[in-house]
Amino acid sequence: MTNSLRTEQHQLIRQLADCIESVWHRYLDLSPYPLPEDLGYVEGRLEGEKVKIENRCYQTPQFRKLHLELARVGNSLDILHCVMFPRPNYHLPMFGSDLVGGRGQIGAAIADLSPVSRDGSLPPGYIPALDALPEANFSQPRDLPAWGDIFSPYCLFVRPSGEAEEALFLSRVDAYLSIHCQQAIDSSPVSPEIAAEIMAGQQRYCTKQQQNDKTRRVLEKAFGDEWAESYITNVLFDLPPS
Ligand code: 18B
Repeated sequence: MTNSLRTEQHQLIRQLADCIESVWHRYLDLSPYPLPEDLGYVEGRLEGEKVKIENRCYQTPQFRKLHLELARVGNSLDILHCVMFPRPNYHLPMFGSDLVGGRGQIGAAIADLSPVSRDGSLPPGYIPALDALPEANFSQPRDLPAWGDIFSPYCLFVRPSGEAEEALFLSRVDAYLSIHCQQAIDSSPVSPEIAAEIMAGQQRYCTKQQQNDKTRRVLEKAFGDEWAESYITNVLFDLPPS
């Protein structure tokens, strides 16, 4: 994948994409992850506007799939999507982030470390690390949709207002990623019984994310219903083969 799309996008998207990749390279032992049907770069059309999608994927000993996606709809909508899928035999939460914006303003900035354990708690090592972060207050917090009950109490969902809040969002996500990668490389595989529970938690996470109609609508309009369904279930929120 080239960096062509990134250079055209909103600065927060560009900065977060660079941040994500630099944390991944700093902490993790990355190898390539092949995407189905060569979906590295995709182009479609939405109401006469060109839709471009660029995907970058890796795997590591602890992560089945690290997915960073940048998308652009015409000149009006820029999107960053990122999910880190742990291998189910590691008790690790799902890192996910979505930035959606257009015409110079990011309207939705989301990031979380979402639990997958049966009781909905994060692994113990995460809590003191997250609680030790400096407070982050945003002037325009946003309400999660109904399917958003998968997210943790540390979920950020805001409309960042101005450069100071953009920088605050970026530094907070950088911290989430660094904590997550450090916890991941320090963690050991769990028993098959616990792995089955984690697998069910990942399944719940993906099923809920697949209910995001706002994502689906953009993809359906640009690529058709069937393609959108297949892309959502096989690329954005797929599950490991059991
Ligand atoms: N998402 N997002 O990734 N989504 O993928 N996204 C939107 O201002 C796309 C994730 C999340 O309020 C919006 O309202 C497209 C991950 C939440 O009902 C649009 C792609 C997370 C909302 C898109 C994409 C996640 C949301 C509306 C594929 C979290 C609010 C923007 C490239 C970890 C939903 C707005 C609501 C919103 C689109 C969350 C247009 C096409 C990983 C919670």
